[in-house]
Amino acid sequence: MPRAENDQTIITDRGEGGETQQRGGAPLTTNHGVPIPDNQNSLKAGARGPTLLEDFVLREKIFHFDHERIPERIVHARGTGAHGYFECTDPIPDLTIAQPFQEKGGKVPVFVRFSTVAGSKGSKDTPRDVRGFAVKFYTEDGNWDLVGNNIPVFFIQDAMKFPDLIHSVKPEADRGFPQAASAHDTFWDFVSLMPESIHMILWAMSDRAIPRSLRMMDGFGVHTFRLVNAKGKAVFVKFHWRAKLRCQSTTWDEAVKISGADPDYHRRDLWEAITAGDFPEWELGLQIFDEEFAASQPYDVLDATKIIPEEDVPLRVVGRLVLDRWVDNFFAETEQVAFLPSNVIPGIDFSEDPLLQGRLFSYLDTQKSRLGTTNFHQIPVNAPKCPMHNFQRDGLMQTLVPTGRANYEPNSLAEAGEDPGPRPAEHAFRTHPVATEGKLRARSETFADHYSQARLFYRSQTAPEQAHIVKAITFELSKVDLPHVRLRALASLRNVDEDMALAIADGVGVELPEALEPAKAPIDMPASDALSMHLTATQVPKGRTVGVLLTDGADGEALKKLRAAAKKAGVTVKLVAPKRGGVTLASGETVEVDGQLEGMPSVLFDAVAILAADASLDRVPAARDFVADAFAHLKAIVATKEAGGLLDAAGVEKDAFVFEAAKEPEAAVLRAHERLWDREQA
Ligand code: HDE
Repeated sequence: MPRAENDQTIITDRGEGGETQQRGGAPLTTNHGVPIPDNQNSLKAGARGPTLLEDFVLREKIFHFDHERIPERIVHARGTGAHGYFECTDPIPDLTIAQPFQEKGGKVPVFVRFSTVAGSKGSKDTPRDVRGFAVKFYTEDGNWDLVGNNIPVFFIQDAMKFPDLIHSVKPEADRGFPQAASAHDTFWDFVSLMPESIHMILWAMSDRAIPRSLRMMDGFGVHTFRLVNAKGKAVFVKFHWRAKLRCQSTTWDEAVKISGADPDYHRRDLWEAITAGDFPEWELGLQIFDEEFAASQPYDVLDATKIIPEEDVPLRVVGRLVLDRWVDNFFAETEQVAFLPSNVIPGIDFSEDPLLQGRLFSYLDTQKSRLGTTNFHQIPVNAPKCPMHNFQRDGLMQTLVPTGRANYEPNSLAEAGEDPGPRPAEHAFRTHPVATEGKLRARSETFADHYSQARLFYRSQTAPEQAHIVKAITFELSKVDLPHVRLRALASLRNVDEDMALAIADGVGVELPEALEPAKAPIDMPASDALSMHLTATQVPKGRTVGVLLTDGADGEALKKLRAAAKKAGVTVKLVAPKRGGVTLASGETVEVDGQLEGMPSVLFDAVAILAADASLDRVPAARDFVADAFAHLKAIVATKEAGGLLDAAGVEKDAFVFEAAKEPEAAVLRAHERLWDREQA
């Protein structure tokens, strides 16, 4: 328990990281430390009131409660975070002096926050949306924030359009809905008028925007940045986080149903994995290239609506990110964490990407609204873990106590024997000099090709992935009430792929309109396998969850085998039964379960096993839905003979992903990372 430096008599419970301990049994006090004897009753004039204004204990408690909320983030309001570390596996001191990349095995603490973009703080975890992937590295040279997304491109090219984009996707201004959804008039009106958004639209309409888990999505820095070495030489870089569990998504129907069954699905999944010691992990891959490469591409590397195909610049893996500690307090850490793309460290610099340049202003600015003070950097989750010295002083909620008179520079106080304060650093962040053209408000000609990479993305997908994009856009446009907006979107989509546009027009039930005149005629780039989630999927079920539906009298042997396989494969098993109290197996053994059938539908699992000894389950609607959904969502189903009637009632047709519990109960585990795409075709 540290003592405040200037008062030897005060004892606080405040730890070095600002954490306060709830000491069990410690005396209850007010915020000002006054012990209080009663936490049940307000101070009244007589036992039956009225309550007295004098009651500072009640007033303080309610005053604080009344102000517990702070403004939610304008975008990315819904999120969840965790602590962890970054470990360097392949140092690159030749390319950059950035501290995290200097030493093999060197570790840097990090805080990561994942988020959805459009929904408000209390919205569901599984809308169709981009996911934020923001990483704060607490390095020895200060905080470096890599504030990225799970999609490598963005909707717009210039920060000027960001407020318009966000206004258009948020609930419509007059009616206040829809929440956390892009399937409405104003969004499609805006994006169809902004052809630069088309590449990102295709990503957002792909299954990337409905991830199965935050652990099963990649992250991207999106913009081109610079690495700068000790000689001041710079190279361009793009940052990629590659999920160890590889990318996986839900189906759309599943995502919709999960939002009802468990609106906290992603948050809970991350929490469960971390608290179980199954720490989520990503590799950091860098695409490193120089000015010459940049100048020779058919796109501009400063344009955030473009990728650099991995086939052209492969990822160089330099480290790994591990999340191993859940927050102690959601508000203090996850809600108050403030990411700033302007937080860079020596060895990392920005590029001239006009979207990034706008972000450098926005994030600092927004923290003043959200956290209320320019001293937000003193909140423990935001504070650097290295020393920090400057001449900035005062401000609302100043919690530091700078000593001495030196709050200006230059000063000659040292000559009087006083502390003169800090001096400019030798090892420091230095802006890489870049030649610029004159001042003008314009869009570069090199940003004019909007369609080539949208086409590249679509044509790099497998047939099921393409079919999902078609279905998603058909769904979204079918929610658009303004007929001219639907047509304009289709006119733009024709420039991406004629067959795709035709299938969507057919799905919506309209004639295909004339194609929109592109600002620059698209070119055909060679397909990139790296852009397909299916072609880069995992081959092992690690990290997935199998749901086992049990009834009284179930066969304990099958359960045992399934659990053994799961343990070996790193798969979680959750037991579901008609009643939460549990079941009694055929052996007489009683088993506790994780949930009741109505509250744990199969959408929450990657594969299911129906270990039922009870043939009457086919009359239980939740049991029928459990099986029918697992089948519709293309999952492996293991079932006992007794469950045959239930499978029939649920419309299950025997295929390669339907297994007998007596023969291969472990099949549910071994197939948990897979979906039977052929079933969808059928
Ligand atoms: Fe953000 N964005 N953004 N954004 N963004 C915010 O900052 C903004 C953009 C991203 O978990 C805000 O602290 C502008 C691209 C993430 O706390 C705000 C522009 C990318 C998060 C803001 C963009 C992002 C934010 C809201 C266009 C991917 C959540 C709260 C120039 C590379 C961070 C806040 C967290 C949050 C502005 C575009 C990612 C308003 C002006 C591109 C992951 O400042």
